Amino acid sequence: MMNQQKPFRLITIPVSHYCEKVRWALTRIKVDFVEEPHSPPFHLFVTKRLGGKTTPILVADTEIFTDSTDILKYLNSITLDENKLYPSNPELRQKVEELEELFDTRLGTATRRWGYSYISNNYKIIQRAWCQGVPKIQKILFPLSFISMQKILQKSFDLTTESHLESYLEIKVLFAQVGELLADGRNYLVGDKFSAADLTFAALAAPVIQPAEHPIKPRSLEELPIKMASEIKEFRETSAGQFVLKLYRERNV
Ligand SMILES: N[C@@H](CCC(=O)N[C@@H](CS)C(=O)NCC(=O)O)C(=O)O
Repeated sequence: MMNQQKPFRLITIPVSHYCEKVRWALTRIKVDFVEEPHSPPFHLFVTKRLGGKTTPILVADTEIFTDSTDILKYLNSITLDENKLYPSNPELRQKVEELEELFDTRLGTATRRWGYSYISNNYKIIQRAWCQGVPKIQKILFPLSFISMQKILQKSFDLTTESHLESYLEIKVLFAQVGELLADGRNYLVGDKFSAADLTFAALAAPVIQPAEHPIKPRSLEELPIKMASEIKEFRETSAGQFVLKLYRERNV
């Protein structure tokens, strides 16, 4: 099946939904892995050394992967049939790959921008989101890095007064599209089996759904800004939102 001798190393910013996408894939195919969590900007020391910039990074015995989709494809190649993440039928596989790309480029960026537009100025919430499980020194340095990280967040994600509305509308469009795909009562987005399309959708939508089973324990809605909490409730009620909740209930089974 594979020649991997040591457990895989998974370099993460734990709260990152792209990291959750890979964590879920590793859990599903049941291979040993050790997560190495870092908080921004300290992840950069590690990612640079491994030839990447962003997280997740997967370190295998003989190769290093620096993008979540490359990681899923690699994991698929070393996985036995029943746990494959991509269908063997080429047409279905192409559909899965197209949806994964759509979610990676549009949904993941929109849910992240939506989330940070509400909380980027909230010291306590960011501290809790970024410091869970990271090396002690990174926790100690958090107060010193917060102000500059706030500016970096604003610039990298183009956080403006309109950004939560813009990203909210983008998420609504994508949720409607997924709702349509599920309208005929099907259980999964492509074919009749769970695939990388379902996994990517659920992991990247998680910030607007906050499923209780998420491995990074969600905050209670009462702790969040009121408008953010009411939008989460609204997203949960859609059929795409119900789909995310269902996939998370099945995530660790
Ligand atoms: N295309 C990448 C995107 C990953 C990504 O955007 N990761 C973010 C965390 S959500 C990151 O590491 N940002 C830190 C940085 O850019 O330095 C993938 O799918 O792996």
